[in-house]
Amino acid sequence: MGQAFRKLFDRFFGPVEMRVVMLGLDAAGKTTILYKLHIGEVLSTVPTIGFNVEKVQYKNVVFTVWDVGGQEKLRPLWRHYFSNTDALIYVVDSLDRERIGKAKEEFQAIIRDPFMLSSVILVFANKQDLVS
Ligand SMILES: Nc1nc2c(ncn2[C@@H]2O[C@H](COP(=O)(O)OP(=O)(O)O)[C@@H](O)[C@H]2O)c(=O)[nH]1
Ligand SMILES: [Mg+2]
Repeated sequence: MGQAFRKLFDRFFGPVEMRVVMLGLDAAGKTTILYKLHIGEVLSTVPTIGFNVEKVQYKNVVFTVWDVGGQEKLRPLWRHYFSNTDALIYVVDSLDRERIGKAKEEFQAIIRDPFMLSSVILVFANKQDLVS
């Protein structure tokens, strides 16, 4: 029954694309996580606007990754990437106590964006191996 349903579902909807954005301050560990997932080649793009975006596609899931913080002027461009976002992974460097306030501020700015309203959110406290 399950199998038959799945076949029917696939026939009608095909592989539904899922869009995941991974964000965090620089050096939080986003690029490292992306590589550790071993899900495919990381494509880096540095458009003229100075917005460094990494992109990986694994089956029907598209991951886009970029640094936030200190780029207020670039914020309006987020929208372009946030539309149709299914999930947000927000990476925090657990050791970076100095910038934890900044990390929070940026996180709040992101989730306030109307395009993020229906997105699932995961906050990932990274570098736990260094926390004593
Ligand atoms: N100890 C430790 N170092 C990490 C971890 N994740 C990332 N790093 C290091 O943190 C630095 C910044 O990582 P990177 O992936 O470039 O951060 P990004 O700017 O968010 O993409 C690098 O030197 C990584 O090797 C972790 O879980 N533990
Ligand atoms: Mg990076």
